[in-house]
Amino acid sequence: MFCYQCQETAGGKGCAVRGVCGKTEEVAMLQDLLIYTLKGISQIVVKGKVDVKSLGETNYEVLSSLFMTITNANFDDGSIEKQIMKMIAIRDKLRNSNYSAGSHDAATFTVSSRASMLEKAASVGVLATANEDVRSLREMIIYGLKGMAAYAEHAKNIGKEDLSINTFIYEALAATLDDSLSADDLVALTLKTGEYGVKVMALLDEANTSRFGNPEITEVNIGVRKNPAILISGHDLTDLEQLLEQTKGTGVDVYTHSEMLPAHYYPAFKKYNNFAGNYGNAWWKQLDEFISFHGPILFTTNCIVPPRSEEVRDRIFTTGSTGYPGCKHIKADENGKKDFSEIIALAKILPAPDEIETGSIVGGFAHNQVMALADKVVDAVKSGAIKKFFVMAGCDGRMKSREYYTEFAEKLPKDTVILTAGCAKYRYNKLKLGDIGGIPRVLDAGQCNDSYSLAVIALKLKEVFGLDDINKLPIAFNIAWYEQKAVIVLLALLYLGVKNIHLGPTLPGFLSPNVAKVLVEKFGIAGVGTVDDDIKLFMNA
Ligand code: FSO
Ligand code: SF4
Repeated sequence: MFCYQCQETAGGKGCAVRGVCGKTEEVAMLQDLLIYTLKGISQIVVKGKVDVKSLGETNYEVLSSLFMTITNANFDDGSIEKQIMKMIAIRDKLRNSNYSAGSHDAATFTVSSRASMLEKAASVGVLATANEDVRSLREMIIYGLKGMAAYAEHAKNIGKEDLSINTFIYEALAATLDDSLSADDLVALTLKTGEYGVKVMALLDEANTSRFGNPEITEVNIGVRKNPAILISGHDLTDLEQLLEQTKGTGVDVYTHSEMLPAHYYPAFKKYNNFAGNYGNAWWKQLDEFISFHGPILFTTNCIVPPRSEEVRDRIFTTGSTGYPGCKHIKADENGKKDFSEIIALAKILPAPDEIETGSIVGGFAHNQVMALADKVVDAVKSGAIKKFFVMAGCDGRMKSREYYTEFAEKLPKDTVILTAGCAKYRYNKLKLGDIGGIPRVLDAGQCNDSYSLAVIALKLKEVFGLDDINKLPIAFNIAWYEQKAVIVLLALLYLGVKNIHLGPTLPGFLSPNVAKVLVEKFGIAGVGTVDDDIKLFMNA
């Protein structure tokens, strides 16, 4: 195996034996083969000029397949194998019908058993591209597409889709098979990936807000009640909605974990009396937090950490693109309905959660809410009460070096405001950082996909201040990344023209020295240094 798609990749270079995330060699190889199959499908679609409108089921399965390969989403070899077979069947049908256009091996290879899949996978993974710069660009595009697919799938679950996004995914995947493309072509395609990243985040924002309302300032309880309870994690709000509907009146409470916290900010979920609060912190703390929670846990998306005990594993359920061997997977019926009764029944016979903290946190500062406060914000900037905004969106992770972000938040001058989204927030959202004239110093817009909100806020401020360039705003970008959704967020910001983004705690292992150089020269991308040096640098910029 070889995988270098996330920030925690072994030695900053690549996982070659077993993933730091816990992914086995077999799962990694099956995921490589799944991606390869998708490239084959894409070549057929592109070369055969297949009308993407006619590919309803295929479009969705391509999104799900990409999502299954995102870090910490699916560790279940059996379900990935099934997905490969499903996608090969879809591919062959496409190729054999009218579109005998795919000539690449990815469009034609056959496998008949697990052993033959693994044999094939060995020659089609990341290292199959020999030139390290081409490999770096191809992989960066694919990782961006994985993030894009995740967001597109969430939007589709709410009934919103934009086929230009699906069309782009086919084009870009097919392009990663094309040896005639130069490094410059691939750089251009990387930026185009960012363009579609903006589109998909806008689509998901529209889907979420049209269905669940605009996020609003909300105080979220972080303590516990006395009832038995279910913990829901991941990002899918339609799963949460169904769980809340099904637990209503059962005496079972529902708590959010990690990236599901921002669900509390949506008006639509406030009517559920059993929606009790948020339990715990970012994804990587689940090993301890799931023990003290006692009740069942539902994963709607990543990040899963392989559980240490059978006791916890038996309480974990997966749905959507997630999977873990030995955990029950709940599938949707043909109408998208999921039956969570088994989880609810299990919750009823398990103890209520232990309290691990008390109090509340405040969030809900997505674009609509911040714009409702625009006058206040603009006045504070004009009067000098707010000197600078720091976009610190992104992810959290296990590495000790991420303590940087807590220290950074603590040491920032008191006349600065942090704009955050994603699980990165857990590094500083429980600090008492105060407010500036009633504006909290940490404004949480929501999940990682809600980084879009932060971009909208920046663009609106640019307008309000009559500036011609987003980089002239008093906003600095110090972003923490971990997995591939952060890659699409980053590419989207680059597409929007944001310069001088600092990326940490380490730069991606998938950037070859030459590709890193392009990002530094063209976009001013930089890593992080010490907290004190970085704050000085940002404040003087
Ligand atoms: Fe975090 Fe995991 Fe949202 Fe990611 S829980 S790390 S970028 O899945 O998707 O921010
Ligand atoms: Fe390693 Fe990250 Fe890949 Fe897991 S997802 S195998 S930790 S690079």
